[in-house]
Amino acid sequence: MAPKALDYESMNENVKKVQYAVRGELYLRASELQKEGKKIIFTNVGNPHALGQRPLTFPRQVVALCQAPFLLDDPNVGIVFPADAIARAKHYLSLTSGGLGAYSDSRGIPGVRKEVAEFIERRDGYPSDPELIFLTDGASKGVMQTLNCVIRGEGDGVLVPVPQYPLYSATISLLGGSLVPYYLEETANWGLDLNDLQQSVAQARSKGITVRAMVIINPGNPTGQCLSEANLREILRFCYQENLVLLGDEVYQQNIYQDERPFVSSKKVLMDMGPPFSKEVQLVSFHTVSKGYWGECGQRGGYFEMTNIPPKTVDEIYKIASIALSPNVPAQIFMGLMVNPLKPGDISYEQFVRESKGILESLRRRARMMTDGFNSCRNVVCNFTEGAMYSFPQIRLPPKAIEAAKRAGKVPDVFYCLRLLEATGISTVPGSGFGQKEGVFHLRTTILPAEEDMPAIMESFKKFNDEFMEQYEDYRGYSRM
Ligand code: DCS
Repeated sequence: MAPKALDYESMNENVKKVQYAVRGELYLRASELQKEGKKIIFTNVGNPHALGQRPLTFPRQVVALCQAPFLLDDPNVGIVFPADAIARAKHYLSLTSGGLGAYSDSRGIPGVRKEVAEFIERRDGYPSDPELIFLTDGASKGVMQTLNCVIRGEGDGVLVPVPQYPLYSATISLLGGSLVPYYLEETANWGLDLNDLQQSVAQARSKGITVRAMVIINPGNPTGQCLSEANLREILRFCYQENLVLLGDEVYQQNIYQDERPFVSSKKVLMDMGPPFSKEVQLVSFHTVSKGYWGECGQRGGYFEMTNIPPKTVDEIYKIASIALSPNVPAQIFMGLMVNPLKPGDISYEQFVRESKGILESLRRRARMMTDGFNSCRNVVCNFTEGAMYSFPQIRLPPKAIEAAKRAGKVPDVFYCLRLLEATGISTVPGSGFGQKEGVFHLRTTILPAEEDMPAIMESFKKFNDEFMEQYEDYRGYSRM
């Protein structure tokens, strides 16, 4: 009999080609070990609440009231909820058409999109149009929708940084496009070299690929670097010259752990550049409620803003968004709360600032602890996490470890990470899941474990690593760098 459409041999090959390491082999093994009763520290996903981060009080109060509007009629509501949370819940309910149980416009609630536009205007100092902002179920959905509009088939290429967050490689495979890699330079603090970029495009074109878009992740995942304004200008100039739409993944814009290079949005830099750039370069930028000090990953809230995208294309994107009817409505309220936070003088303001500052300051200390911890280990070097939520140390595996991995039928960094997991319970993602230069190995951890647990985790990592290196180092054949 002919195979059925959903038999494995006959299903869509693009689906089978997709690789997504953040929930790959290491994660599966960690879940198994956990079932067997081993204590696992899940540092494989940037999922702050799963590692004990507590939700901010005010936004949860507001959404709780929106979810249970009958509480607003309860005479005791003012005992449990502060007046500003009550007022804000009424505000958001008034923006919906039927509360949280009703679909919203497929682009998101107009009033919330207006709040997003006002946030962008305050951030960048340039006007933002709510009609060009779409709310999405997390930034992921926005990225997927945008790539879907860019990629027409195999011949269409998208420039993606390597290392990169595998949402990009996975979506490009799924849509049947071609990933065109450009390498970030580890020794230059994961900076981006324009010559290298140029070369990547030339190489792709010589293979008949039409390069149509470029992705930047700023601050970087997994690499943690913050792009300078000068670098962003170069990138935008490059996109102008090469006629590329820029996808600016800015989901970590609140996660900054140094003062030398604050976050600057691609939109601001583009507008600062003036015409012809500011009028011509097509830019789509992404944000989320999953990151920052919010960490509300499970709510699935995000937005994208389009710059220099013609109205007819915006209409098409609206049509495609409409197929899924409506983004999550509760998540839209979280987005509204994130972009329109409490102000000095509001009843809940001080508590909100205390909570959010507490999280950010602790993340800053944890970023430092992790980098320093990795750099104290044998054959490990690690750039400082300037931003985002990850540490991405390079593990200089001795040739004997690489041979042992081959014998075990594993990619060398997967071999190392599996051994680390078995020995310590620390669940990481091998660098090969994000892409890395040939013969160079990394792993990614999040900086999210509780601050008080961090010293013990780093100590346990160091003990494992140094013993591993001891086991495989051949002093005659391998010199330590
Ligand atoms: N863009 C980047 C660079 C990300 O790191 C993530 C999530 C997303 C987009 C999508 O986030 P939301 O869909 O939740 O808005 N990062 C994943 C990661 O590497 N660890 O945790 C999730």
